[in-house]
Amino acid sequence: MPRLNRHDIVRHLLADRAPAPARVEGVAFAPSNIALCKYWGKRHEELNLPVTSSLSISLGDLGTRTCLRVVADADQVALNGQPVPPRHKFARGVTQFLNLFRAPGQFFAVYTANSIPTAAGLASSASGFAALTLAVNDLFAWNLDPRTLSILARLGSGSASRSIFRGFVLWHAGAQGDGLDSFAEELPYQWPDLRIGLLTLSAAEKAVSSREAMKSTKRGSLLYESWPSKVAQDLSSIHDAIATGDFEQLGRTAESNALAMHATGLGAWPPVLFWLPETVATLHRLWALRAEGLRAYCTMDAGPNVKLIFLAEDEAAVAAAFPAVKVIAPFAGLDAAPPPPG
Ligand code: 2P0
Repeated sequence: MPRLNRHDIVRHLLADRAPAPARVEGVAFAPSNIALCKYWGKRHEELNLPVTSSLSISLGDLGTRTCLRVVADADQVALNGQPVPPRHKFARGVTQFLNLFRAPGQFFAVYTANSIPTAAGLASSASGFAALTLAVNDLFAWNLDPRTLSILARLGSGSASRSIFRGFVLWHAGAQGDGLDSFAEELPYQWPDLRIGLLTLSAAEKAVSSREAMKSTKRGSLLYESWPSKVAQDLSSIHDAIATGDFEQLGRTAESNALAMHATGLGAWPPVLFWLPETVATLHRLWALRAEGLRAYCTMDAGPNVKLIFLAEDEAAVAAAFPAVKVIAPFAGLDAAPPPPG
């Protein structure tokens, strides 16, 4: 079978839909998400097809809002109110993604704004590509179903497949070469008392992107061989914990999953280590406090920052222990929010 690329998949999914604007602008919001069981390693680089499934929690109204219009002459991209030069990595990512959808000679103005503090070390590519996908769907009134939207967002960034949805989200790895079975879906559970605490330990841009880090780890680390079986166990454990409301099991499994992900990087050469001294100090502090009874766990992504996981009843104790924490209530206001797309 010939190797498929992103254009092949989009052509197949859109069938006879044309990129003809149905309104003046397409507008959309997509939340950021934090994986409780991580996506780490691809089985297809261009299509962002993962080796394993992953499970995340979307961050309520923290995320990306995007407006999209058709304009003459050239693409224009603005981020948080500032124009972005066309050669900038961010603008190129946006325009290359829009190449998947545009008619010949069609150009776009893209205004995008993040409600996550940029320094918080949260990946904005997930909410960014999800919001852009939803804005395209809105501009052209394609009425694509959530599964298709998730697949399209994945072509921008793997974790964007999860940011199409709210609450707890499972991204199925799938097994097909075309990735049409690799999409996310919202799980039918709510946990209003669950809290995520962001601890920003460094706002510096990381030296190695998560894309490069997962690639070199999968290719070169013996420790990666155990990752798929770790994920299989953790997915099942997290799913059970969410279904039964077992906070300790959720926290323990999410923390262990993140630590195992980071450990695979140390087995690669050159080694991948995202942690700073502050990261290690925070872990030791968390573990010491937990030994004294604090009910809090953590997770970490492809960077040095730490995200705490705890319950509303322990928010004061967590804030006393970590005064810089920014607390997020992922399920707040979900009932009032518009329904998922589709
Ligand atoms: C996750 N990360 O599950 C994992 C944990 C980082 C560590 O998804 O190459 O920006 O665009 O598919 O989605 C970040 O990876 O990577 C990520 P690409 P992406 O949240």
